[in-house]
Amino acid sequence: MYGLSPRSAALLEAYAAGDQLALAKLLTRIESGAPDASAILQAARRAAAARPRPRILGITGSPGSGKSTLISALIQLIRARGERAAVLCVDPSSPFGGGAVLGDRIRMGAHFQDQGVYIRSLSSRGLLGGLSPRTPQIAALLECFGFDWILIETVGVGQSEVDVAQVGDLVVLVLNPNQGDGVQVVKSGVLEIADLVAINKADLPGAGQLARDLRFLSEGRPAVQVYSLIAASNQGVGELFAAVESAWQPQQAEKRALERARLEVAQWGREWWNAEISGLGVQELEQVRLGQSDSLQLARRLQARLTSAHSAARSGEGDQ
Ligand SMILES: Nc1nc2c(ncn2[C@@H]2O[C@H](COP(=O)(O)OP(=O)(O)OP(=O)(O)O)[C@@H](O)[C@H]2O)c(=O)[nH]1
Ligand SMILES: [Mg+2]
Repeated sequence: MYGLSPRSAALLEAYAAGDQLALAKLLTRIESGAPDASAILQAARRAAAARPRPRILGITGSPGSGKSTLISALIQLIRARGERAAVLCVDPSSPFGGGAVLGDRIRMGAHFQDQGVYIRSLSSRGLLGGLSPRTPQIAALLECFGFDWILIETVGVGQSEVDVAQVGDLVVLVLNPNQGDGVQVVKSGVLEIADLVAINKADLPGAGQLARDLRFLSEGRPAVQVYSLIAASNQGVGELFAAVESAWQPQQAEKRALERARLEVAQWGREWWNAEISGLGVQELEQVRLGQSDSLQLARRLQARLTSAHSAARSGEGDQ
């Protein structure tokens, strides 16, 4: 909606030439609410249109299930083939961005020095202080940079917003043997988002039983592929990686890419809407509470306010 600033244009040039520092700076601009954030994305996408797309793998599972450990092991395999990877960690368990970065630095320590790996952590609250970070936008800028793989880590399950890892080209759900039996897992609905299931911590008792339960319980539905692994010692990760590659379907990747674009549009909308909602005054809310005004009408008035604010901004832009 706003044109590219000269600073962003210069950064984009360096970004297109493969400069990771420029990538980092552009990501920060997008994350921190630069007015030309969407223009940056559009320019990056245009420049990358003819390039091969990276494979985007969502890694999702409960806190502590071993997602970062698994990602670290996958990166070793990716790097051994000479391919490059970006990791995006969305960490809802930590209210502080710094905490998220620290934890992942420990887990993925070996890769922080490697130029073929780029790791970015987002706190789930976002730099803007809103409820959700601009994850779809961040993923899109990583997608256009020229990596071979993008690995997106989120706890995903149970979040109210659809999260971007769940619309990875392919989604790996990480479970643990001590998280309950197969019936509970199936009931919780988490299997719905999974293309592949990794039962990590197979060194703990119950992994074999959980794998058998899941295979048995998913009978009749498209069979879910279940792999047991011990990510902490790299066991079973090669098999999972091979399964990821053979499960890859260009048509599905295409569909999921559209879903990510949908999330991106929704994210902008949610930001505006959240700002309007949190700007509601005591008086307006009191009127609703006391039955003096109609809540739906109030929502419509907010929507109208938003529309006129945005058309004013657009006509202002035309004057520039
Ligand atoms: N026993 C066992 N422990 C493991 C295994 N893989 C990871 N862990 C441990 O599980 C803990 C959590 O691992 P992480 O990789 O940080 O898990 P995560 O899912 O990324 O956690 P969050 O990012 O906090 O949601 C760490 O202490 C790991 O060392 C495994 O295969 N077996
Ligand atoms: Mg982690």
